[in-house]
Amino acid sequence: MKTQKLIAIEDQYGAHNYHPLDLVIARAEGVWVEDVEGNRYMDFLAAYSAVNQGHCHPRILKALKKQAAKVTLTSRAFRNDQLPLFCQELCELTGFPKVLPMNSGAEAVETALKAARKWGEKVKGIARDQAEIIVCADNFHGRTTTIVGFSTEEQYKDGFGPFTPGFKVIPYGDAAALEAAMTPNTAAFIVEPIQGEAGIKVPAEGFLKQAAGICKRHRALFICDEIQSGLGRTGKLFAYQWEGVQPDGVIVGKALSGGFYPVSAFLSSEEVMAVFHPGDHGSTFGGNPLGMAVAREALRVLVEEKLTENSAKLGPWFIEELQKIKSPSIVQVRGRGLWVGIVLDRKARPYCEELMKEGMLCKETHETVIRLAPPLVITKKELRMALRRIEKVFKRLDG
Ligand code: IF1
Repeated sequence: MKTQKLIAIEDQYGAHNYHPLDLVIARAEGVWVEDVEGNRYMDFLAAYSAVNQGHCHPRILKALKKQAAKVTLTSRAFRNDQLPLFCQELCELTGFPKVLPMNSGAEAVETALKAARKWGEKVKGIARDQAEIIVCADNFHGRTTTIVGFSTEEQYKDGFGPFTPGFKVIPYGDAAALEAAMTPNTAAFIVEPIQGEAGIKVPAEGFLKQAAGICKRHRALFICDEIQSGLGRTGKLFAYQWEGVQPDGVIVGKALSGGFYPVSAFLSSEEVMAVFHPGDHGSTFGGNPLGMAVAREALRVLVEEKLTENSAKLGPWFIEELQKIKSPSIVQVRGRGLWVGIVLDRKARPYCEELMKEGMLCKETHETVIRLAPPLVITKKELRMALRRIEKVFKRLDG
């Protein structure tokens, strides 16, 4: 079936909660995707960093097929033989002693919020229902009613209230505001070490270190949402490592399964995870053997193919090359590793549409930022190809 026909069907039967670029992808491999007409594009969104390992990675595909033929779901009423090894391998890789697996990113964020609140009550001694959690302006942590309740983006909240109380918002990167927001009832500060949706915003150097120190002094948990920034994207396993801090909890998702299957997790200290007792929290699919087998292989691919190292090596070069592009519309090129925002003084959507015509897929964010986040398997040669396409589009739209 052709593009226009498929779009018409989706428009007729599907909810209109997205405004996608009008190409219909039918297959993909590595950095490349192909639409139903056979046109090929380089994927510079990588499903918002969920396919860091590249599309349809053959090793992860094999693990998925093998596990799918054995057992896919047991529920947590019974044990399965993949969950223990997933827990061990993810903990050993990340240095956290404990993990709780979920499915979507938002569910893992909810898990962190529940852990923080319960830790606040049961360990820190905050009075019942009084725990406060501090978050940042322009955050993106998912779309549940609780999470959108502490979003500062009006559209994400409009019509969805009433919202969960107990959240305080500070400006991103503002250590003094964090200090001022702390009270004896503060259970946690939850932050994206680099804000993705906000436009690849890297906080001022030292902010994460200061934040970790402030949390420690006020005995509040320092929790990083690494769903998008983690697992190699910024050139380190986790973006918080750029400042050498050790959070009390970390939330991972997206690339944890290399894009094959929703797998997310909350990682924490023994003390924090100990607040969960049987029956406190869970999910039907969380920790299922298919997801666990896929995630185990996705992590092995990340490590063995040195994808974090590739991001560290090629990212700074790519950003430098982008900064050489002369265009009156470019305000700034910023980012870390292979995670880049080109900030414009005008709407970014037309640039994304032109880039698509040049065979390159990316997505604008916050109206004026073109965000680039290719799969981490990308080569220097492919990045050169992308640079030529980007230059061409800027020349065309500027001229
Ligand atoms: C969509 C944005 C990116 C995330 C962080 C939690 C979640 C996400 C840091 C929730 C998810 C996605 C969701 C996706 C678009 C995308 C996004 F533009 F909306 F903000 F990446 F920048 N924490 N981000 O980035 O994870 O429940 O979706 O698995 O269409 O909503 P999820």
